[in-house]
Order: sequence, then C-alpha cells, then structure tokens
Amino acid sequence: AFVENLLKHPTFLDNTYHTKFIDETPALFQFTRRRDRGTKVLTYIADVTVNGHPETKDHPRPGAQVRDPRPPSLKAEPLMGTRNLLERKGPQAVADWMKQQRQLLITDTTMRDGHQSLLATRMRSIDMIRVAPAYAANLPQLFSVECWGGATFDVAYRFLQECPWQRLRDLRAAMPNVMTQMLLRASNGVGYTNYPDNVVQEFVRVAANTGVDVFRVFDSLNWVENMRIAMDAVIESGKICEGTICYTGDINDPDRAKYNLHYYVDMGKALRDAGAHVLGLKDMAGLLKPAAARQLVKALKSEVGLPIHFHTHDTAGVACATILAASEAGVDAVDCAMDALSGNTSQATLGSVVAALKHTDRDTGLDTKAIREISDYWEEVRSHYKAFETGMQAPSSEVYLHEMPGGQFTNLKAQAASLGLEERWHEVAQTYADVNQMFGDIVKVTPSSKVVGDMALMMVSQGLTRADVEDPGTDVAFPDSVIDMMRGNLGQPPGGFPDGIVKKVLKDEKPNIERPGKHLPPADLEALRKEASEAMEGKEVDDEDLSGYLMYPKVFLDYMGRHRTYGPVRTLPTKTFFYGMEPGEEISAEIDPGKTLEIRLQAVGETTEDGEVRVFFELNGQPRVIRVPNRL
Ligand code: BTN
Ligand code: 3PY
Ligand code: ZN
Repeated sequence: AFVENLLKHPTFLDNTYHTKFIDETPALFQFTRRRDRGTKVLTYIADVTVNGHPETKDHPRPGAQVRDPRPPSLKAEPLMGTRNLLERKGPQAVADWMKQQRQLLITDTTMRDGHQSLLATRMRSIDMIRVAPAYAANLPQLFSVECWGGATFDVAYRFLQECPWQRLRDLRAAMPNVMTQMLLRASNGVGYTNYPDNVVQEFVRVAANTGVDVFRVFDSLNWVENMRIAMDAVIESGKICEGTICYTGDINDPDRAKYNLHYYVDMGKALRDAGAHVLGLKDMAGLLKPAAARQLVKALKSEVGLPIHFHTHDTAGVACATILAASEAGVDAVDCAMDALSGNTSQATLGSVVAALKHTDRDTGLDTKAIREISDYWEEVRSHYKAFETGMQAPSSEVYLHEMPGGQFTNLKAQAASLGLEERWHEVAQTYADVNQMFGDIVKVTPSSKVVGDMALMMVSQGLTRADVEDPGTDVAFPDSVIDMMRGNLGQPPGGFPDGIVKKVLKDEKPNIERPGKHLPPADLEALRKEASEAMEGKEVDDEDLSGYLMYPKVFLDYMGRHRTYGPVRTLPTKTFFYGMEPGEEISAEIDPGKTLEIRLQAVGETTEDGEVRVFFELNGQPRVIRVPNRL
C-alpha cells in the first residue's frame, strides 16, 4: 500500500520529488485515513439529512424563517482590557485593581451558564466564536467572559461532537483583551466525581495553558479542605484563583441558622487564607434576596478584604434587584447574561443591569448599543436551538422551597417527565427539599445537587416519604450516587452527614470522613496516555486529549471514534449540524483557516434494496455521491 500511495502522489508524478519528500509528507503513511475530511463531513450531512439527528429529531423544530446569525460589525481595534492587565502584571494586580476602581464590573455568562441553564448546554462553538471578535472590539470593558467549564466540557464531546479544548483556544484567540473564565468543581474537575489530586492538577495546568484566565473554584459541599488542590494549582499557573462560597438557605431565616452570616464570613476568610485572589459568591439557585445580599456583601467586604464577584440566577425573578443591592453594598463584580439568553433559570439581564447603573457612581462603562447588537445576534442563535428549549414560561418563587440550582432545574424536570412524573412535579420539588433536610441541609450544586435529585426522583416514583426512608424497619434500595456520597466520596458537609442516614445507607460500612483525594492513588498519566493511544490505533494523545480522557474515558474515546468517521463537523452551521440539508441548498464550512468546503446538496436518492440511500452533493464544484444506511 505504501508504494502505491507514493507512486500516485501528485508530487511524485510531477517529478518534483526530492529526498525530504517522504519526511515532509506524512499523508503517505496514513493509509487508514484515505477518506478525506470533505468526504467525512459529507457523510455526516448525508446521515443527518436521511436519518435526522438523535438529539433533535423528536423535538420541536426551529421555524422556517431562521437564518444564519450575523455578528455585529466591529467598532474599533480592541482596546486594552483585563486580560492585558493580567498578562502584564499578574493576578494580584487584577485583584487590587478590582477593589480600587468604582465601576461595577460585569462578567458575561452567555457562553457558559446562560446556555447551560436555558438550552441544556447545547450551544455549539461556532456560534460563540463568530461573535467573540465583537466582544473584544465593542465591549472591552467587560471583566470577563465565562465560556468554559461546568457542564460545557462533557456536553461538547458527548452531544456536540466537538473538542472543548479547541473551543477554548479559538475563543481565547478571538478575544485577546478580555479575560476568559471557567467554572471548576474543585476536586470534581469538570466531572461528577472526585478525581485523584494529580488529575486535577494536570487539568488546571492544561486549561491555563490553553486559555483560561479566571478559575472560579467551588466545592459542592462548601468544604474548603477539598478545594486546596485545585486552588493551589490555579495559583501555581499564574492565573486568577476565584475561591468560591456557594450560597444556600437564607442568612435571615432562623430555621436555617446553619448557614448564617458567620458561616459565610468564616468560609470567606478560609478561602482568603487558602490564597484566593478574588472571593466568588455563587448563588447557584438564586436564593440570595436583596436585603440579605446587602448584609452579606457588606460583611464579606469588610471582614475578608478580597474583591467579591457575585453570581446569581433569575429563577425567582429578583436577580436584578439582588445585583443592584449587592452593588450598593460594594460588590466588585457581578455575572449577567446577554439579554436574549437571560432571565428565568439563567442570569440577570446584562443590558438592564447596565442601564440601571448608567449615570450612577457605579456606571459599568459598557456601551448599551454594543450590548443590544450582540444580544440581537444571540437571539438569532437561540432560535436554532428550539429543540433544547425547556419551556419554562415564567420565573417562580417555588425555588425558595426546593433550592435547585439553575443548571439542574430544567434538567430534573425533563428527567421527571421521562419517568412519567410530569404531573407530579410539585411533589418532586417538595421531596427534593425533604431529601435536603434528611441529608442534614447541604449545599446543592453539581455534583451534590445530582445526588439529591436522584434520591428525590427515586422516592417519588416509588411512593416513599422521608419518614419511610428513615424508618429503620423499611429496606430502601438507595441510588448509587447516594451510597457514594454517604461513603464520603464527595467529601463532608459542614457538621458531617447525620449519623442516622449514614447508617441507613451504609449499614455496617464505615464512611471515610477524610478528604477523598487523600486516599486515591495518583493516576499514572503516561500509562493512561498509552492506554488511550492504544484504544485509538496508536493515535498520538496530547496533553489536552489526555485531560479529556482522564475526566471522561469513555465519552472521550466515543467522541474520537465518531471524529474518525465524521471529521470536523464543528465547522458546519448549526442548522446543518442538527437538521442536515435541503436539496438545492448550499453551505460553506471552513475546516482550516483559508480551507473552505463549498457544499451543495443536489438530491437524495431512493432507498436501495440493501437499505442504503445515495445522497448527491457537489463539493467545491465536483460531484460526489455518498451512501448512508437508512436507519429510519
Ligand atoms: C450522538 O451520538 O449522540 C451525537 C453524535 C452524532 C451522531 C451522528 S448524527 C448522524 C448519525 N446518526 C446517528 O444516529 N448517529 C450519527
Ligand atoms: C456546574 O457545576 O455546572 C454549575 O453550573 C453549578 O452551578
Ligand atoms: Zn450558575
């Protein structure tokens, strides 16, 4: 095969062959890669056109009028922004600057929490990368753009057939003056379980290298002890460590005294002492009320001394009021989402917060017209994701009862519906609150929120009450995630889990109440790199791929397997990616800078006797026929 490959190579046929030809032409050795990327992408389009996309085919479709989103024009060369300060003077200088200047600093969460909370995290990179230059040029006063981490990492591999690292690299390159920000679940990385310490360290190192500037680090039980590995790794990388408090309960409710003002101030001090440059205040469910925000921010500002970055959700409809109260109390930075992806379980409306502060002493300095133009772009983007809309019609004060995080709420609702509990949602919400009390009143945020959700769904579907579960006489089959948490594998909540529930779940087994990572042997990174490589027929595994494999071995390998078949489908327009093409339609896909595929779908043939469909394309003007199985 090698000789044949060589003899047919155009350079060889041309007689321009020279001695370095074999060294400089790696394609000669890629016999198994005979199908070029164009053919792979056509195979994907043909398959989706014939069979539909598994993620969208049984869901509402975008209207016929949706068009390719058009990003706003660029006003000027990007001005200096926070990223330039970080690069020149380092993270402490950014923290000092945050405290010194008056304006309320704003983080735009649209590219991470916004779509995680409203569109099941399904937004594709291309829709973000296209508008990123407009952020750099038109909104250089932003504190940061949250665009990575949380659920985006595994959803990219799992459902979007994209490499999350490439997304980060592309966004970083397109916004050289504004800091990027990620959400990191401390020792749980961007996963749902506690990883060995060296896996967390390696992940942070690679993320910092590829382009994360601000790491918001939190622990799902607020256990500072379990945040140190991740925080130290961020500090070591030279990037900004935002050590983060997760807010739950209500500081003014005497029935929730466990999470009172003292509790949060003490945690803030512990995070400061652990080396945080910035104190994150993460209200993942949107429970912090305006009056409480005023008190809490004042206390944290005066007693901790770090700049404070406040994150909340608009689930109950009061996020903007809470942000304005926090602003009056001196909060340094807040999170908002662009108007078109704000509200409900997402963040407060960025344009409205900016407008509310115009001509006040905390004026954000952001250009309201630039915000509207970018939001108009997001509105067009959103219309392509109709299949993932959750249908939440209005804000709801029920969140004060169940305390579900914004990212979980709609997800759990869909899960409940799939179990046939659609009509019993309010029961699920009440049971979620009961489970929280049964577990000792814990912080509920990924992954602890998933454990509470699993337990609540199990109880409602089996008709069990809290009293049934706690009754020593009943035998309960607990979900695996509950057993795992009671074993101590996510760490310990303040005060520990109640003895009664631990005994009920673990029977005679003793829980581990030390830091989970203390007992996990370090991963042998080079052996795992080799293992991943062998699973992919010897393909080279770089540090980014290795970190993907360490977080999600199977999800990563499945992604790579599909990548071999379908090629760089991340370059397709979103409409094509989810719905394929119509006969007569033309699209282009830039698979490399300057290398564009011009694709026209000519016709879709009949299904043959062997169950295949021939799909007729023109690729850069040349006719191409692709056969795909009809799987309908
Ligand atoms: C997934 O498997 O969930 C998403 C990856 C893309 C799968 C492609 S879409 C076209 C073809 N049809 C399928 O059912 N799977 C592949
Ligand atoms: C996540 O961990 O993904 C979250 O958004 C938590 O709020
Ligand atoms: Zn959030």
